[in-house]
Amino acid sequence: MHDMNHNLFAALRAAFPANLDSVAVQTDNGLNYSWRDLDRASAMMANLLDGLNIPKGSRVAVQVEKSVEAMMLYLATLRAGYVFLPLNTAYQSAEIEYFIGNAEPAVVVCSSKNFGWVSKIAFKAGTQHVFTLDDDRTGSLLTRSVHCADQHVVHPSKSDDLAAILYTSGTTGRSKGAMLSHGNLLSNAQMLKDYWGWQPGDVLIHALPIFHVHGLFVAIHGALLNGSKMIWMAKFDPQLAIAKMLEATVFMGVPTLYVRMLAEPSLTRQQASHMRLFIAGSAPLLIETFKEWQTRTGHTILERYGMSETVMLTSNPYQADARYANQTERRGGTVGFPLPDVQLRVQDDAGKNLPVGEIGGIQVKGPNVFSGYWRMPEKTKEEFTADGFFKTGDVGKIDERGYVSIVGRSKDLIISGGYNVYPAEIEGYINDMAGVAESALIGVPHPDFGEVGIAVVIAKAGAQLNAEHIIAALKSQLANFKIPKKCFVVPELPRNTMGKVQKNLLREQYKDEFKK
Ligand code: MLC
Ligand code: AMP
Repeated sequence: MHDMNHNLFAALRAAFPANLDSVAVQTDNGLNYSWRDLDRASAMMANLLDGLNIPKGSRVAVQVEKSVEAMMLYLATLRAGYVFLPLNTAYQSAEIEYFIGNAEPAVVVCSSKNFGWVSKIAFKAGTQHVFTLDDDRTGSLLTRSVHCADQHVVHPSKSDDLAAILYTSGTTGRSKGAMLSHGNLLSNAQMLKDYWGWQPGDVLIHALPIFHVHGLFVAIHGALLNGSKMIWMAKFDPQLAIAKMLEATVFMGVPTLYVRMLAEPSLTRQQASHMRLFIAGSAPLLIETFKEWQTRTGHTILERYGMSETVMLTSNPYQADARYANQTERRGGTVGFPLPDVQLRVQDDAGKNLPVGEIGGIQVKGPNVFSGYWRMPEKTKEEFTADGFFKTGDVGKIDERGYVSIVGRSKDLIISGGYNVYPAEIEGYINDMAGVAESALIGVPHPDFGEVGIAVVIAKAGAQLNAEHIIAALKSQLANFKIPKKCFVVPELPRNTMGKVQKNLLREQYKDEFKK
């Protein structure tokens, strides 16, 4: 008897349609990729990786612009049994240096424009192979893969073999690499295929970046596991996304994408009439956006909740399946029900389970939950309870009907346009600047990004600080989305009796800075 291969790629490949010449991905620059193209190109790249003679489980770190070839590289990494490590294209050298130093990838793939500085960091950290990949189908990864065979036997993976590492920052300290296995990703993808009623003929508009859970896993696995075509947008463009709704059935986005589409007059009921399902997540969807979308398009957005460590956890219902027939309402302001194989509970700080309606820390368990943080056993231990639940750091409640809502976060985190910004990291950079005594980064409401960071800084005695200079200095060091949208130099910060800065007071004080 053969052992089953739990490699995620094997499951995705098995779902390809019988006609491999049909279109799998249609791009916004007019290219069509067939299912055969995905299979052959990922085989060639997998053979290239195999030919490097690096041990299975080696990390392949990738910081490239969004392209179909970048997705093929992800598939190749899975199928050959290596570990994919995607990196936000906005990261600058200090950020990349940390990730590469921590993950010790055997292979780094970067844009050719960044080859100089990225390869220097990589070689210094002991990486042997640095390739380039650009979004115009060029780069050494492709020129090398062309010489490789286009057939490749999928590496036999166990369910708990690592498939990907996603870096996610902590409230304190450095970023942690969440280790996700083939089993974590596949079980979640299969669950969502069922729960969201993926069906023959579905077409997904893929408008998100592919270095995070939402665009890389939820969207790509969703489409591939259903053998569904993707309409691929290298960069989100609200007008184009709306135009493409006539050819598509499923859309996934962070709330900012919905806000931007609502600002377009072309968004109408008629235009959205071919669509089956709009899904939102990664950040709170405002009830106004939820309602306005209903009025404008006649569709009720399905909001779901997840994170890097767990992939998807909860979802509002999609009622295609009779098993979920008693749960049909998509309730705005909630993230729906725990997915069928996810256990979710709310606990207080003392570790007591809280009853319906009471607010506390959200904890989860399930086949989708990661095994731990890369090379950080102590951190991992801190984030799990004795009985094996992962502490999400999100604060919420469960209502009498079972709907989960998120009311806040115990982790000091700002989610801006679906990207996470960790105040401690930004404050660290500001505090290191000459003349700075202390700083506080707070999140305030923003009409486009939902929430953005504002820096409030105090100077050392006798020092003169200039807010614009602080912003400019941060820009030269950090990814652009982490840069505070405003900076205020003030004489003092509000403190409690313990001397701790009261960020809630600052948030209140600056809450109207971006009011429409
Ligand atoms: C861009 N900018 C942002 C920003 N994105 N500022 C704050 N927050 C953001 N998210 C700033 C840039 O710094 C730049 O400023 C200016 O906006 C223009 O940059 P851009 O790159 O041209 O922006 P744009 O293309 O408009 O990007 C906006 C966006 C993008 C909403 C399309 O942020 C995006 O794709 N977000 C999705 C993130 C995502 O996929 N999250 C999923 C995480 S997974 P300047 O000053 O330099 O000009 C997860 C788990 C789960 O959370 O549950 O899904
Ligand atoms: P990340 O580290 O990027 O995976 O971000 C995960 C975090 O995003 C979660 O812990 C939540 O705080 C937040 N998040 C994801 N989906 C939602 C949602 N639908 N509503 C509110 N917050 C969300």
